[in-house]
Amino acid sequence: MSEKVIEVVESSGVVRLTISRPKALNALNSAVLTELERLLCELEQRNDLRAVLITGAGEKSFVAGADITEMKDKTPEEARAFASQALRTIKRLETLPVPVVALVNGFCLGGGCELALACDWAVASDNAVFGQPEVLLGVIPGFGGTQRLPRRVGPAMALDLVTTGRKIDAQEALRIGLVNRVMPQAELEAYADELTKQLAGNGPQAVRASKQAVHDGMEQELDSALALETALFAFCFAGEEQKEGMSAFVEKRKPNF
Ligand code: DAK
Repeated sequence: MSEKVIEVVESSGVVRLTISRPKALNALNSAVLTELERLLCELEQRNDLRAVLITGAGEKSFVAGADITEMKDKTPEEARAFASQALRTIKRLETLPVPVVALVNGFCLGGGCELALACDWAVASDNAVFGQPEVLLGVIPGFGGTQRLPRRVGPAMALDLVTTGRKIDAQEALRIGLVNRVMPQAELEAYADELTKQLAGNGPQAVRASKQAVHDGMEQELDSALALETALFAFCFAGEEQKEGMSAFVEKRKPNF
């Protein structure tokens, strides 16, 4: 039987994906990317999906990068095919219509950092280590890092990380805006449960519309982005969700979305 490289657990429409190659610190090989793309193709079709959490198995690593052992003998053509598979998969993760949260529980290097950058936001354990060390291997980030990192942390800090290959700890990642919060590793699981409940309890159409407004709006100049927000705001009034949310407030009860 083949190795199960991604574990899937679901609760109330929140799907948790755990990349599971702990002996290789969850490095991304072709098997992981193929399985991740297959799962994302399924998830993007689901109207009942509320959020996705992505993490790595074990307590040492989120994802320690692309699999160097698999990559080292690739020809330029094979490298291009590998990069395009990874880019396609990471784009699918980024454009899922629901929030995608990276639970960074350790090493988050190279392709792992690029995977986290494609998530809407990230929570790190206090032992997490971040970096784009590709220059130490004689390559550059190949999974979108040179483009998403400057958009997240600004070009100066992105160039610092990409050209030196230096590693940073969770506190520095927090300070530069690479992650949203840092917590003791022992509390990460409880936080994931709390987050699952929180995301599953909010109005699902409103959550999707929020993501669409931020993502699509960032691609546009301000006036058309504001027009997009207005259109999505009005759209929220077309369904039952807004009626339930506002009625619940007036009736002093919890909404049932
Ligand atoms: N790939 C494969 N195996 C890895 C790995 C990786 N990225 N990282 C760790 N491992 C394996 C180790 O080889 C070791 O395996 P065994 O020797 O036990 O069989 C096991 O995981 C445990 O690792 P260590 O013994 O090294 O553990 P330490 O705690 O001592 O060190 C470490 C942890 C994360 C600091 C260290 O393992 C490390 O530096 N790993 C490499 C991190 C890295 O450089 N990541 C970036 C990879 S490059 C492209 C262009 C570029 C790219 C891709 C495509 N195209 C244009 C096509 C590049 C992408 C990258 O991500």
